[in-house]
Amino acid sequence: MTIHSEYLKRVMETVKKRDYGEVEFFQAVTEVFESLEPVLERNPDIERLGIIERLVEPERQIIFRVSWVDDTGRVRVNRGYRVEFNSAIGPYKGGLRFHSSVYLGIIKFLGFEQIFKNSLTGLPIGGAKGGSDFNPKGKSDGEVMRFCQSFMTELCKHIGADTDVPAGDIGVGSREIGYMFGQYKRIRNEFVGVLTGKDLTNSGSLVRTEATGYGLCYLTEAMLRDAGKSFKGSAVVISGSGNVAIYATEKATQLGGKVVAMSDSDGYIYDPDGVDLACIKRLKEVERKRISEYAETHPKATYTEGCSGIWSVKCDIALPCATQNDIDKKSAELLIQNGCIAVGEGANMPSTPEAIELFQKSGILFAPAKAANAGGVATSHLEMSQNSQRVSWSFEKVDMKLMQIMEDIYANMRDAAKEYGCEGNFVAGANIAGFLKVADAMKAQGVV
Ligand code: NDP
Ligand code: 2IT
Repeated sequence: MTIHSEYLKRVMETVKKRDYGEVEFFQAVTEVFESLEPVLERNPDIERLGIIERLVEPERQIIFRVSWVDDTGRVRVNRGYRVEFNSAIGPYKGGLRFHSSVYLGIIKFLGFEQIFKNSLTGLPIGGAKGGSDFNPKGKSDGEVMRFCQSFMTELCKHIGADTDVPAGDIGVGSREIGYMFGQYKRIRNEFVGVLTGKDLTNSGSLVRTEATGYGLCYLTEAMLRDAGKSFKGSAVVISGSGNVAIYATEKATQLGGKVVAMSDSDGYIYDPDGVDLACIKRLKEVERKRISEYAETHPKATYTEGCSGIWSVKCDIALPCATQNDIDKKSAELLIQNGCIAVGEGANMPSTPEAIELFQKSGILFAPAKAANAGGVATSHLEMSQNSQRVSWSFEKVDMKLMQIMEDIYANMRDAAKEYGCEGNFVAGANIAGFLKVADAMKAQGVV
């Protein structure tokens, strides 16, 4: 796909010049621009008001030093980020990623996508993302705590329950959120919902842990249902074995699917009997071990080095839940050849543009990340609501709300695609539906 609009081409050139080298950010912006062409044709106001120029320029970008002391007494230095992208429809909201690959271009692609994702949920939340190039793998609990405290000592100057509410992402789970929440409370002397994804003892919400994976399956099931299909009786391949992958596996299994393969960044396991999720949970959530150990206790399972091979496993439904650009053109070809009928993106931007093009050409049902993984942030908003009211809702209540939100997201992206002449193209539908609400709010707020 290429961009035809002269206006969008000009903005893209500015982005490439101003944000030199941020390749993941360009990828995310290009995909949105490709979807917006029919919207611009119908709304000439968008160009006059500079809506697109404003959308691609974050409202605020904070970059800071994070110094901490390791277990040997040595001082370590990492870089911290918070990119507050857009607050047109609500306080900034989005996760924090701790991974050695983190640099500004990754945080910006994630923050940019978050604007549209959050809008799609129908809830009043703006878009942001943050994180650090700190690598939690192999660090002791004390090291992780000292890093989190140092990170929050700076971050707390910029966030707040009505201003900017971070949550988890890769490398940031309830342990890290807990340490950051404790430090925020100590410095600001406020027990408020400034972070989501807190554990239950810290006023977290039931279902937040499960929300992204469950939401992914609810939306994928809605998409399958519309095509007369379902998870029932299908073979499912899920990349990753972190928070999103684990709870996607749980829900896909509850819905009648059989998850036959999962991975981590070293390799993947294939278990023809369906993966033993209790074992994966123990290895990954409790012991923080590698997935290779699964095969040692499951004789029918095989372990293969290298994570991209997972897409050669035959399946009906593929749920990439690890990281960006996980499914490239070659992996997409393998999935199509092997008869895959649906792809639901649990991770952010897990399919390359070439892979998406192939999926769409081959008629595979394709649910893009902005819609498919929005259940996490939607449930974060439910956590914020409970924190503000000082109440906690039951598991069933939160789960029902999550399910309804995912059904609504599916219907909105499907209907927006149809309205703008690209029926069945859920990438365009999600981008358009997410964009329109933010653009309307920006218009109403004047030039800010
Ligand atoms: P976790 O840190 O819990 O798990 C990440 C998983 O992905 C691990 O299995 C990890 O393997 C694997 N992984 C990470 N980086 C790579 C890599 N470069 N190559 C191969 N595998 C990799 O993170 P989450 O489950 O929370 O996040 C997974 C994805 O879902 C991310 O794209 C995130 O942005 C997205 N997401 C998360 C939400 C949430 O609520 N947590 C909400 C919406 C989207 P290893 O342990 O070996 O590193
Ligand atoms: O990518 C995402 O939507 C997240 N990591 C969750 C964000 C949130 O604020 O819950």
